[in-house]
Amino acid sequence: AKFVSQEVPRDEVSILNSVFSHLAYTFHKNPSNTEAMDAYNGIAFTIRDRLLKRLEDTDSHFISINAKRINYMSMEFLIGRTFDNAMLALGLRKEYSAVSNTLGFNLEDLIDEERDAALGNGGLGRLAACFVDSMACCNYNGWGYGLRYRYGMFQQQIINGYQVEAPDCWMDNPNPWEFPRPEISYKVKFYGNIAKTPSTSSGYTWENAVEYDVMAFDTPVPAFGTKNVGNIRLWSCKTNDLFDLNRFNAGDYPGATGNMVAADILTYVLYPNDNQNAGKELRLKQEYMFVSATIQDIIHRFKLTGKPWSEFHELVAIQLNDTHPTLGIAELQRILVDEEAMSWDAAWDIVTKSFAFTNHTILPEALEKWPVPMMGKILPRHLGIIFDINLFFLQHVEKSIPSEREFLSRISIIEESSPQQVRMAYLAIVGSHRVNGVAQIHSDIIKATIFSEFVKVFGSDKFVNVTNGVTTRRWVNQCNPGLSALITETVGDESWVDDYPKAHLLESRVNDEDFRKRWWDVKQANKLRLATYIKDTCGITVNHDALFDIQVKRIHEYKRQLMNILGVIHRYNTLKKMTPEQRQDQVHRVIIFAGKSASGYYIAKLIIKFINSVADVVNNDKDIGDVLKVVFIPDYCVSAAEVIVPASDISQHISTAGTEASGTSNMKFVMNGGLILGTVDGANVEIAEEVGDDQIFMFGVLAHEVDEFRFNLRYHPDPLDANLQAVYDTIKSGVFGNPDEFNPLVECSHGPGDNYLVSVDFASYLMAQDAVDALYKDRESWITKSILCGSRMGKFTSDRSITDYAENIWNIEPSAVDA
Ligand code: 26Y
Repeated sequence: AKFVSQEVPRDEVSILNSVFSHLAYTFHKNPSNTEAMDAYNGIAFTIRDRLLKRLEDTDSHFISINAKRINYMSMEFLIGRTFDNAMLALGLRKEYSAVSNTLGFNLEDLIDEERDAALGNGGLGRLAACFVDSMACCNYNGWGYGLRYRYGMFQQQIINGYQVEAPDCWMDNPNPWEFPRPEISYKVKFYGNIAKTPSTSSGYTWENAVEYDVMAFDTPVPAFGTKNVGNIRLWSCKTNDLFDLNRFNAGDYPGATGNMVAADILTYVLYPNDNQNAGKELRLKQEYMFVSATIQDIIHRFKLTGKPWSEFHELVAIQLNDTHPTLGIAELQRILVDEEAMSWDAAWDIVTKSFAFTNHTILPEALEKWPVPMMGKILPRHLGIIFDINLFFLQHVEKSIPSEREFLSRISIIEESSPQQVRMAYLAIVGSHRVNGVAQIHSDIIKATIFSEFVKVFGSDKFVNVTNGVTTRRWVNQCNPGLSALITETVGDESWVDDYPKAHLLESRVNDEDFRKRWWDVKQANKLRLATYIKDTCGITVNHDALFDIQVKRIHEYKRQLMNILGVIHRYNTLKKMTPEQRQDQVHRVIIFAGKSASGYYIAKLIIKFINSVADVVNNDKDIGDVLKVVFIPDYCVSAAEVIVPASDISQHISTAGTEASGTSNMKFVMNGGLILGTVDGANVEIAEEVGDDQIFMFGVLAHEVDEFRFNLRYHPDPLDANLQAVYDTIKSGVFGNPDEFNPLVECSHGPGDNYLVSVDFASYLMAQDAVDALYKDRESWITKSILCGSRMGKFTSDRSITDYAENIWNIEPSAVDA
């Protein structure tokens, strides 16, 4: 008999029985004392059983055929909730809905019992979650590797308009979606010193280090339309071996647990910085702990195949999600030369054939650099290896392209500052066989700017583009049941969910009156759902017949939420000057913001406060009424996005050209029938190519013009735009509160302080907004655009992104487990 050999039964009665069994034996509950949380847990554990079975099957399948495996290394996985996603993937949502009714609950309410797994900041972390979903759905042997943070992304409260951070205690509830794997654990070392020794092939060993035990937790990734299941392996510190027995026996209990606390702290908390590097020692330790356990695990699994090292890269692909796991390059090289008796060159060949690196930003403040003294203290052997990698690299460059010292110092992995710094992106480039950006414009920019010298050294072919994508399972099928039903009806079945280009069939119905009405009704229903959410979370009543204008994303100067709210003040000024009749004639709008700011990011936090101050005034102005409402929804997270995204008429993606690598919510909004107001930046460019330039509202200066405009602002400023001046006058009048408080925002949106060109783009932004109003008045044209855009988004599924990676970077084929 094979262990869990049978697929767990799928009929309602069997499911109900297993729910009862979990309620009784896992949770000590009976039908009379089962509350919503218990019902959620009981049900979720039956899904967990089904996922475990599939995880086992998938793993044995790939082991049996010696399949190459993708190891997607990411410090962040912004998963969100799993319950609904898993029911849909298993094709059992109807059955579970009936089962929860039998238990006396509404399935939608149970879904709300689940807390988000928010182990990520924003785009990069959510992308990693979409990618593991797609790897599983497309039948690739792909695992995510990451850290199991005790506290995920902080919870954001808005108090008196200010962001206040509270810890995200997501582990306080039982987590049905993870499997502790205490038998899978590795030692990770820190500190100590290197000693010269003849006993290793490299001549070095790493001595006197402090050792921690790191243990695996597996989170299966439900996959739609296949029996394959993916996995995210998250590492956590084990503290049991760190008990100081001498101190314990002497009665010094706090002292005896000192090391345990130190170890625990390693995976305590996710750094809440998005695109802003803090360079903290604890973060470096997190990165190394993550990397070391992962590389050891990869090697362990490779050794089970019995294949020679020379075939490592044929069985293993390692993708670095930005530079955060880049130490993996030094760690693999270290293990090969110090512990596996391999020559430097043979080891380096294996390393560079296995690793590939994705860059997600060109913002200088986001690029990771570690001070050499800090790295030398915590990871002395790795620092030595990085210096050697750099030495051989620079020697190679000197030989192949005779160049001046200046050139060598520009491309050196070690920056000659004081103290010296390790440039992690450069290490990632040198140690990888491919480097990619995340949208075409971004990939072009990195080749032309921050990595241009490396294009000279390695040639252009090493640098490729893989345009981001999002999973249509969560971002259409799950979050928008109304729209999904329409697509399913049009396509004839659910095959579009994992074959999204099929959504193009919607276009054939663009002139069908009945279809158009239903398309509109779906949007209105989603807006009503969001209006209810806004009422519940902010206490503000909004009319869902108004145009919903949404900007939700991390708060950052480069994303220009500030330009949006200055535009709102302009709209407010304009409305105030009108007669009541004229006002009622205007397009009614609800302007919706949400997003978190890094805790130490002063200007971003001030922007949040400013938005809330403006909202207070506008929303309570009797003259304005329903014509304009401004809302800041607190605690933006994945599950909030699932309510917000389907409800947009317009969403704003208005970064200064050249600064947003891709953006991924832009894709989600358009798939859900929203139009875009955006700059010529990131994935907006490719979305416009796909849906047609004239379908979306684009404005603003182009990426290649940005430097010149910055220069002009500094040295030859144009006179200030009259509308923007009027907005500043309103702020200075004090209507929104003490103008001094908001003066820094005035200063960073015009003149020499205007780094992100708010004042330069403001006029064209307002014109684009006028065009939005004009089109919304013409409802039939609006609906046409919305349908055409929604039907032309086939390119932006993450299934396509993953297939691009598989074909151009990983060299790997899919394989489905036996059905
Ligand atoms: C080093 C540390 C402070 C750091 C932590 C997080 C640096 C960067 C980040 C996160 C970056 C990020 O989320 N970048 C976003 O990646 C998305 C997926 O590729 C892009 O769509 C988006 O444009 C980019 O800002």
